[in-house]
Amino acid sequence: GWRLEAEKRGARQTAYQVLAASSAERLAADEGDLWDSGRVESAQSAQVVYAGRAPRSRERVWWKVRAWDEAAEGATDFSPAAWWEMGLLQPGDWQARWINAGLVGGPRTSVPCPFLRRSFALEQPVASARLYVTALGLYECSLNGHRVGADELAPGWTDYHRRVRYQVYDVAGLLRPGSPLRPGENVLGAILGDGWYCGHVGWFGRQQYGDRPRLLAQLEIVFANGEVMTIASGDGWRTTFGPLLEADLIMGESYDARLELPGWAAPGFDERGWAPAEIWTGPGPLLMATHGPAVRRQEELLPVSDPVETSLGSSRWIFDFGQNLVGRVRLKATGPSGATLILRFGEVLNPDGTLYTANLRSARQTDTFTLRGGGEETYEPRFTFHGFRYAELTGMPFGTSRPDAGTLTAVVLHSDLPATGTFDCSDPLVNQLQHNIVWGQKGNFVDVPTDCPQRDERLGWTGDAQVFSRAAAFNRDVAGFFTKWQQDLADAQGEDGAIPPVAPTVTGIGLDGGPAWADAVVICPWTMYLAYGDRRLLEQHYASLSRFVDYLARTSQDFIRCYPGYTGFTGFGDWLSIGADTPKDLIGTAFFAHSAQLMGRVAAVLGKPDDAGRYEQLFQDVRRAFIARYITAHGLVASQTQTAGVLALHFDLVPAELRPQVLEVMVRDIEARGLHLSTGFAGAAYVLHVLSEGGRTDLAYALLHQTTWPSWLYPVAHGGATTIWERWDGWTHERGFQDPNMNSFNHYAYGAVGDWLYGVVAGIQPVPEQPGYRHVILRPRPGGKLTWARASYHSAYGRLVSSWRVTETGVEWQVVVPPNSTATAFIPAAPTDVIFEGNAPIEQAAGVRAVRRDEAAAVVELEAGSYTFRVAAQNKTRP
Ligand code: RAM
Repeated sequence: GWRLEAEKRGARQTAYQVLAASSAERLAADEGDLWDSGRVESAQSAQVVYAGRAPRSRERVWWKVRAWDEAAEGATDFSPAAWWEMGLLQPGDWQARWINAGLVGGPRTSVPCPFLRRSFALEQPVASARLYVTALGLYECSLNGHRVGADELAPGWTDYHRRVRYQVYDVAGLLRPGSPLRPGENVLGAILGDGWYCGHVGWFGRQQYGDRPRLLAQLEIVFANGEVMTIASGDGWRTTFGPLLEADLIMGESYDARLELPGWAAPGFDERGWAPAEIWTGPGPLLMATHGPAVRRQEELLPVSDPVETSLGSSRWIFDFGQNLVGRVRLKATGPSGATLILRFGEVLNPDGTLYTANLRSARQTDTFTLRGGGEETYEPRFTFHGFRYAELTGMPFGTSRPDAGTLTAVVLHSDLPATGTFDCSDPLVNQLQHNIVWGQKGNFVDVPTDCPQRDERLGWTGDAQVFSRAAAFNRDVAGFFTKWQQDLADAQGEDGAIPPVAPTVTGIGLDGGPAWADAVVICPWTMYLAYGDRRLLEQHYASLSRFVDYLARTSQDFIRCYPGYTGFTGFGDWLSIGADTPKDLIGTAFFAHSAQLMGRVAAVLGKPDDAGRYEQLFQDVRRAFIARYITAHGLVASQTQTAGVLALHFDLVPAELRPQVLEVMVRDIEARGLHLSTGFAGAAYVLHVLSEGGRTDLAYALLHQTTWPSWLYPVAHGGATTIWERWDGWTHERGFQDPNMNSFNHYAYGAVGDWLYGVVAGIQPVPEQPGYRHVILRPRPGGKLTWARASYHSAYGRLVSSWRVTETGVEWQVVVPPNSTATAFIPAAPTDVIFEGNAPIEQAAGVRAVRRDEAAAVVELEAGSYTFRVAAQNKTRP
């Protein structure tokens, strides 16, 4: 795709031409030898699929585009050249073989990290070089002692029984070329960690996929004369163990600097003491190119205050980073050789100021560092991450000096997702909530969308990801992230079509995730389709999605999912609701209806009318069964929980004439609870939407602003939260910490409310007919305590803005619609209000077409451009 830039109103594309060439020179000469689309009369500027000659392995494709705009007078200049490069497409492209060291741990016991090296000589100048590399486990590669790339925790987590992704690095600049007379010695080095492959996963112990880490590396060097040399993992590699005594994602890392191997990764090192690496003859999983973002170091945080010595006695220091985060710390220390420093991590403190770790369960998340001695030393772990706000340092051999704020620096890790959205408003508590949502997303988007990042869990819980996906897609560009995860879901799917509760799946966790969890397989890709318009994600996984919905049809009885007496898994219900259990068959049937309906839409998008009709019929059947079973003739839902009403209304499972009654029951429950929520994961995601859709935006705001428990702002106003908590009552004044067996302080699920902040408070909503914000609905709902709110969102077309404030006379609303997109705007105005755009009555505004007025809004169609609407009551002369 490409983006048009224009200030003027109504800017849009009417045609384009793409050129793709096999070299930069050809492209510069306007020669599209791979693809010349010709002039295509089309407004499409996103998700344009390459239609040239199929590129070969390793081929680099150079491309550029020009566009014609609405004036259609002449084309724009061609864009600057861009390129992509193909990976290794055929299994036969790989000469590398899997290699490993000889030591093997056990289900609970780990062994040191292997170091691997291969030295080779170069006798000619180098033109280009690529390293294709991956591991079963984690790897960090170096060439001549220089770290290759900036990816962390590579190759990330997939179901290694099925697939592993490889990475590609341009390493030409790291090589030491030579000549026949003076060959240059080069060394390719790698350190392996256990990672998800053979380290702890969840509470399931080690070795979920294999018994020890393995490396696959293929360095391809093209010389100036065109000859190619390949250095591949296999024969000739040597291995040993060094300072990394243990590295586990959940347990932590132990490093003994006295065991370092100075110069091991550089030329001139004597490797005679190293053993030959073993070659693994197993077939290994499918190798595939990396199809999502890598995990990277994102930012660093310093402690917000000087470390404090705790009451537990001397030499235990607590560092506060002021933010619950995910990553690790870099330690700076000086001390005698052999002194060992211990770093433990926690999200909160006990009342006495000591580190609270009970909620970590068996996760040690502890790093130990033994000093080499003789000067300042720095240590940052490689193959672990922790969830923490506080670090506790023990064993600091300071003698007379004390650790200070410079002793530790926190390094924040997460998948490299460009920020796309911002939301803020006049209420600092709501802004802190948004901050907490964003940090919950950072810390739990570490290659896989996880429930939490700290205890012995950190799994790709499907229900959590599903409810949060909409908010996530506002905050960050998660297209690649969820594209990758959709494959994890497909890999986790059973033969029968069931989707497990987590993806990648883990043996022993169950085969069916149940209602609201398993449905992620349909809900998430549909959400991505809305946000990015990527039809291919739906296409590629169509079979998987339909197998899932067919499974629901097969395992339900008279269209009731999880019917009484069902012997399969009936799900997690409205997980963590407060004193309001909603029957699982009701939740199940509601989500069944929703998945069937979305499936019908997916089929329609993909041009499969028969399937679309079939799934729409299924939706109608389930809907009818739902109504018959759960809704009385007077609009009482069988279960009168908030969540029962929310699901029935939000998934369109209530006859139109009974909607007000169903809403009324919900409203009464909210009021009876003193304007509090009772919803768990399933209901909380939609409760505010249902209220604002039902004309009770006032009540939605009341719930949003509520600061007493249970509410979104209780943790903010009373708990000092900097991330979203797993439970409404993770900590309360009255009872202190909740059950330590399940009490995460960094769990994004309740952060799903972010979708309402962007989508309703600021009013930015994608539309299925023109997804990816080609067309957008802008419908802010000023209200509550807010005097202003604004959101921006970077779509494929550019920056969208919705920013309103309450003025003395009415409302002022600024809107930006990026080029080549359009909007339907609901200007908040009473029927008799007057509306100005800029300085003139709205009727005179360019780019604005009136559609209708109703009780709450003047509805207009907008072309691309910036607009300022001012609304005032008629008796005010001018807004
Ligand atoms: C908990 C997880 C997750 C939830 C499941 C049902 O262990 O933390 O949030 O989806 O249970």
